[in-house]
Amino acid sequence: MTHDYSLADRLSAGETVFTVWSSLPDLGLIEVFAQGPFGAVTLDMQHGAHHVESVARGLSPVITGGKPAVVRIAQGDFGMASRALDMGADAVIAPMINSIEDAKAFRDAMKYPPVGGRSWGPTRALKLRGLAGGNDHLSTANRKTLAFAMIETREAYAIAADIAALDGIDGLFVGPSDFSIAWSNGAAVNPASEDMQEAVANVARIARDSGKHAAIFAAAPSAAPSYIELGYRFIALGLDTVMLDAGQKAILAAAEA
Ligand code: 3PY
Ligand code: MG
Repeated sequence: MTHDYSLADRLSAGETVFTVWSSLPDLGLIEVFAQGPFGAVTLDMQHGAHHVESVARGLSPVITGGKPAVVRIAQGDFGMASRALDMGADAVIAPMINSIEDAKAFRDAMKYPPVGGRSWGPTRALKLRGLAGGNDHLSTANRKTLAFAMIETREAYAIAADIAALDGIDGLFVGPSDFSIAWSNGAAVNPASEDMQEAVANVARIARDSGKHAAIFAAAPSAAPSYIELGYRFIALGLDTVMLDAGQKAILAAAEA
């Protein structure tokens, strides 16, 4: 089955894409997301319980369901970034990109030469998408698959423009929880912290000034409109566990009303 969609094209066209955030490595749950209302599905290997096998299996229903499939790798696990692409991911989010060296290592894992050093082997990605391999893929993959570098520390913020300027880094992705811990020097985790909102606004501007995508995790869905106002277009909107909890409480409350 061939799918005529690309997260890269949608974001480049200025569309806002909301991704659901999967932390529970359960195929049945991922199938619900693949058929659900969100524009994309992200499988989280950093703080979520996803592992190589759950990603390999979980990407399939998302891709065949016609949605962009995204993987957040664990910190520094750039080998997994390449593997996620080979398994079919449209985009990879790398946490804690705190130096240019981190950003280059991530870029090298994500992009074929001459931009990076990705090794050839997208067998499953091509099979899931029903695509021909060879030069067709080689000539489009670097553009169609997106590398999001997470900005979530003061060090990263200080060099955000340099990270965004790197060929092969396609977007900056703000992690407001970690960023708030850094911003408060460890005093508090508060993704809505007023103190850092100017910095959050600046990251979107820095990304867009470099022609790159601005992305963020919206810990509270109600924050999404203001993030969109700032220029963010790829927005993560909540965890599976939070949604299940809200859903079970709402259903029981309705039954007991
Ligand atoms: C953060 O807010 O720190 C994140 O990494 C969001 O997942
Ligand atoms: Mg984080």
